[in-house]
Amino acid sequence: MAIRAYIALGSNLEKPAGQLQRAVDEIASRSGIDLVSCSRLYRSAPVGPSGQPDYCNAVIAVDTLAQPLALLDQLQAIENNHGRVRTIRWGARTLDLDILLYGQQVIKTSRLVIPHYQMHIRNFVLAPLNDIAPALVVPGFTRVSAMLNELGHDGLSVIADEYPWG
Ligand code: ROI
Repeated sequence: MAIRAYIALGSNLEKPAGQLQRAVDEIASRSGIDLVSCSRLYRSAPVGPSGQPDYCNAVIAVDTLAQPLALLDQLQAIENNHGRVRTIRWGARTLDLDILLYGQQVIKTSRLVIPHYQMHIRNFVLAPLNDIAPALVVPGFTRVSAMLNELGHDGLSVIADEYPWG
């Protein structure tokens, strides 16, 4: 049976909006992954080391037959195709794909923690997630809309409404 999963996308290097657009197209074209919905596209101030460019962020919903680690493998292959180089922690990146949620499952392994361990404190994740799933309850937390209300929209702006963002 297919599971509804939510994936966060982020980029702040090499034409970030284009990186995210291509990543969504690549995810949607994988067998065993169906694109269900796509948030608006956001610009966000960097969290982490200062002096790096602003980010583009978005969230998509997919229905997938892939198990969590197989989904992670597919997303990391796409990151690598975008020239992602893992250097300094929290540094600038061409493409970041994080599995936020996988159904209502709670997963804690060395490779994968779901729900994503910082999604509740990041408005650049919760605002796009709220576009497509405001009533969703994050296991161990509350509704997405309520969590976003707590955090506010500091540092965020919408730069494109409808997918494809162009
Ligand atoms: N900051 C913003 N605004 N957006 C991101 O996607 C993002 N990703 C990260 C760190 C470096 C923590 N900061 C970010 O991984």
